[in-house]
Amino acid sequence: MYSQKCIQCNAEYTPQEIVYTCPKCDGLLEIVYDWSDLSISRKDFEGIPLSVWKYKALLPVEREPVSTNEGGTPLYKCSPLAQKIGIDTMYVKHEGLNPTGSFKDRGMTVGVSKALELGMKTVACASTGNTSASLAIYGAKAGIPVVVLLPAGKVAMGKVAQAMMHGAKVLSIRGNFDDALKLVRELCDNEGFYLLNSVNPYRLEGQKTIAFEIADQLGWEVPDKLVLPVGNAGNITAIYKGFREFYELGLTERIPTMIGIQAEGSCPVVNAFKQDQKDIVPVTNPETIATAIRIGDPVNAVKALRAIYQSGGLAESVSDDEIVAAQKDLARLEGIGVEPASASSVAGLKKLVDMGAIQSDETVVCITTGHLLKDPEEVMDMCESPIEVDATAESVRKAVFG
Ligand code: AN7
Repeated sequence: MYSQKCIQCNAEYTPQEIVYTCPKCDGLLEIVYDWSDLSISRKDFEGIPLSVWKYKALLPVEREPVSTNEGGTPLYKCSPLAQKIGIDTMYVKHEGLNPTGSFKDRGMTVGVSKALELGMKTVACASTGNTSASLAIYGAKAGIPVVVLLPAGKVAMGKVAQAMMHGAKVLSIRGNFDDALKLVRELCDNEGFYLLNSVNPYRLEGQKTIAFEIADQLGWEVPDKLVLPVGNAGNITAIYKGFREFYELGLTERIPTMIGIQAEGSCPVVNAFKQDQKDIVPVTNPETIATAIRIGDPVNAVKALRAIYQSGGLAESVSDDEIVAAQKDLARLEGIGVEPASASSVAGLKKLVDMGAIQSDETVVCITTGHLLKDPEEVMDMCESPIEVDATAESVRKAVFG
C-alpha cells in the first residue's frame, strides 16, 4: 500500500493519479508506504545478487518490470585515493557501471515500468544527457516512443549518441536545461506524455536503491558521510529516502550525513544552504565543465535541502579545475573512469577534508554517477594527446624515452 503525498500540504493522491506536483499547492510529491503489514529482515536479502529489483518489496511497481540488469554496481574501497585526500576509509560507489553508464537507469526501470502500469503511450524528459540516454533504452525495451529535449550544444557526445541510437526523438532546444524542463512539462501536460524527469516521484523510488545497496554491501553498516554531485537534486533526495526507509524498517542503525556537491558556476543549492534557506534562488546562467549538473533551477531543491538539514549534512561547491583534478585522481590512482560531474563528489570530499568539515576517521562513501565514456571530448581537452610517430622501432623508442 502506498500513495503520492505532498511534502508541503500533506495532501495524498492515489498511485494511479497522473500528478507530478501537488494540484493544490504545487509542492513536490513523495511516495509514502504503509508497511505496517510488511515483515522484513536482513535475512530476506541474504544470498540474493544485488540489483534494483532485489528490493521489489520496497518499490511501487506491481507488474513485471521493464528491466535490463540495472543496479548492482561495485562499491570500491579506495586506499591510494583516501591516502591522498587524507582520510582513513573511503569508498566509491561507481554508478557509471549501470547499463547506460549512469545511475539514471535505476530511476528509469521503475519509472518506465510505472508508465506501462498507468497505460501511458509516450514518455518524455528534458535532460543534460544521461536521463535521455537512460529513458531511450527503457522506452525501447518497453516498446513505446520516447521524446527528449536537450540543451543545444551542451550535452556530452556519448549521451546524445545513446539517445539517437536507441531511437528516441531527440530535440535540441536553443536554451539551457532549465528552459528545456519547462518546455517538456508543458508538452506532457498538453499531450498526455508521461514525464520522467526526477520531479516524477516514482523515478526517485528506483534511485533510492543506491542507499539500499550501500548498506547491503557494507554488511548493514552505513557510512558516516555520503557525498554526491547535485544537479536537479533528485538523487540526493532519493538516497536519503532510501537510508531513512532502511532505518525505519529496522534494517540499519542510523542514517548517514548527506553532503551535496555542486560546480561553482552552477550552485543554487549550495548558496541556499550557506544562507540557511529552505529554498533556492535560481542561478540564471549556469556554467561548468560538468555539463551533467549545469542546472540553475533544480526542481527538487526543497526536498534536497530537507535531506541535507535533516541528516545534519551540508552543501559545498567546487571549481572546474578541482573537478578535473579529482577526475584524474580517480582514473589514475584507482582505475575508476568517470565523467566530470561524477568527479565533483571526490573534489568536494577533498575540499571538505582540507577545510576540517570531514574528519580523517570518518567513513565516507562518494557516489560517482556517470561513466568516463559519456564525455570523450572533455578528456581530449584535458589530457595529453596521443603522440603520433613513424612506424619504426627507433621512433617508438624515442617517443617512449624522450
Ligand atoms: C552524471 O541527465 O539532470 O541531482 O538530465 O548526469 O539527481 O539531478 C543529470 C544529472 C549527477 C545530478 N551526475 O543528479 C540529466 C540530469 C550525473 C548526472 C547528476 C546528473 P541529480
